[in-house]
Amino acid sequence: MTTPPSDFATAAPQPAAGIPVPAESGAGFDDAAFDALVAAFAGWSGSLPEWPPAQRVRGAWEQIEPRLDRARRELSRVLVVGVIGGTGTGKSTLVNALAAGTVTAAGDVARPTTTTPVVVVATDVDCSWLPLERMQARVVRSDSPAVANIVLVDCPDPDTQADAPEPAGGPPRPSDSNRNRDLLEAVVPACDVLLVVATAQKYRSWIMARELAAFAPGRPLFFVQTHASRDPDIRADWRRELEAQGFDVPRIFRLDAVEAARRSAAGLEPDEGFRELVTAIDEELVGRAARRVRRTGAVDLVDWLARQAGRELDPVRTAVADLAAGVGRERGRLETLLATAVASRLRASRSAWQRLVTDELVDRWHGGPFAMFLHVVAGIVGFWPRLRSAGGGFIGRLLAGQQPATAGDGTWQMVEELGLGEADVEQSRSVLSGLAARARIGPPLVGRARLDDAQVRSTVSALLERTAAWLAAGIDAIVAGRRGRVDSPVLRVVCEVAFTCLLVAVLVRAGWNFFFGRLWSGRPVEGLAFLEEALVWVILFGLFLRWLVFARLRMGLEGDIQALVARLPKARLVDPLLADFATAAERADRFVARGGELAREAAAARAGLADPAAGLGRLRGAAGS
Ligand SMILES: Nc1nc2c(ncn2[C@@H]2O[C@H](COP(=O)(O)OP(=O)(O)O)[C@@H](O)[C@H]2O)c(=O)[nH]1
Ligand SMILES: [Mg+2]
Repeated sequence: MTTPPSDFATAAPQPAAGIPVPAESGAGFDDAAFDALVAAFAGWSGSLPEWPPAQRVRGAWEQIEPRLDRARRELSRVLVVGVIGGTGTGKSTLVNALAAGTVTAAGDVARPTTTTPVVVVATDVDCSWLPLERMQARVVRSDSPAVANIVLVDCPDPDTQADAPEPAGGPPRPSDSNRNRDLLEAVVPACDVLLVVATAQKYRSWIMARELAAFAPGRPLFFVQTHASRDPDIRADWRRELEAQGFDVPRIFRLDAVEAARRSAAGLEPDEGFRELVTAIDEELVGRAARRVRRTGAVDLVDWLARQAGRELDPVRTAVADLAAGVGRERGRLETLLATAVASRLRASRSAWQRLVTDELVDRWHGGPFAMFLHVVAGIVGFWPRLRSAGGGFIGRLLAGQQPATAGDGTWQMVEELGLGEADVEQSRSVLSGLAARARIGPPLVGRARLDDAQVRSTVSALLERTAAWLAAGIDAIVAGRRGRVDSPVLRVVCEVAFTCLLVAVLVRAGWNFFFGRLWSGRPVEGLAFLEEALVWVILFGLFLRWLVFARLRMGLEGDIQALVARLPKARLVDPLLADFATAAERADRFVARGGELAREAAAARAGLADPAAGLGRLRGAAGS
């Protein structure tokens, strides 16, 4: 799209208006990529319908979607050029001059004249595709070469319609004055390009600034100062004004439409300003250029949407990040409560631990006097029900190898043992509710701070299930590790040897007594008393050995518990309590991030377009505004 205008004019005979123009070759613009970008915007804008900022983005998307769709379908038809400007700036006069005849009523300076939009179409052009009914427009045919390949629309004045009949029974209401604006809003959507007319008196009018801001997105612009024979040249100042409003203004035309009409009627050559405008229309809006203009418009429109979305999302960007950070913080707080409670419960259940580790150890320890001793002790302890009780409760049951109750009727009481009370959870949730509100996130994206009964049931059950599964696995791992340390053959041999030594010592002592004391020295046999004493020693020594073994089991248990609890955050146990906030923060964050990505893509697509033709202005892209 770098074809300079002069080349363009000689490149091919101008196609008749309304006849499809052959596709541009080597345009350097990737239509498929642009369509994909448009589809991505469509998907993205509707991806978080529960979030008000995203809803507004969706609203903006719905505004531009029909235009994008039309631009795609009607890439080749002639361009519709809407002439807009303040009342009395000379729109109708300019349209008449371009149409080389009186096609629309021009009025006096002050009052709006054009109430019905006039659409000027070349005689041979089919204009059935124009939404004339919606535009409430009148079609006028013209043979003027200036409008041979475009459709020109004399748009309604935006100002108050002063000569509208006074409404019966009262002073004018504000809504009366809106009729023209409504009319304008019905007409401009059909326009691809806007020709903005201003005079030295009206170029600073805020009404025009407002109309322009509303209609300019996606519509390339011509700027024209009229009344050239009467007024000073305001172009430099007007350009500054427009640039301040965010427009690129490569060129402003300056002409006198009355003079142009006069010269045309007299068969004279048009003067310079008017000729320049006619040439620019021909070179920049017709044929291949029309395609380019329409494409530029579509890309600008998408870029406009991206910036519009940025405007919606910028104010909540930090709030969304704060919410995500807040979820992390509150999750950490609840996890600390849970970890503290779990650790102290685990520590308090020392005997349960020990039994868990030793029961199986003892079962597997066979073939030796000490093994026999251990079995006997285990048998005796087994008869003692109080020692077998694991103390009940959630963790007690887990340590006893039982499945704690998790499903069904979850209540806050069930998690109190885990250090999480209703008040703690509610505190976290109300902190997050506040952060969410600042990010404009509310129901149904997130629930209330206080969970209702059904929510308590489901979240508490989920929490208990997760905790039970995680703790059971953790306890199993600890037990396996502990057992591995004690279950070594060396330790067994040492214990068996030590125990056997004592037994042997007792037997040797008994033998000594009997053979040396009785037979040799003739002392009386010590008898049962000695055996009782020996048994006590054996038992005590056995218990001492057992204690040593179990102490070795216990040694490092504290460290194991600490390590287990330190891994608690990774298990994401408390997530169900704050899941709605976490999900909402993540979705909003993703929406914002994706919007940024798409905005960059849109800006790149815009940058990838060659500059619009020399005379056409446009609303500036993201970089400039
Ligand atoms: N001298 C001069 N008068 C103009 C020019 N354009 C419009 N007028 C006059 O300004 C008045 C309002 O013009 P009109 O076309 O009705 O303005 P509109 O309300 O924008 O359509 C008419 O009296 C025109 O004759 C111009 O370029 N030069
Ligand atoms: Mg008019």
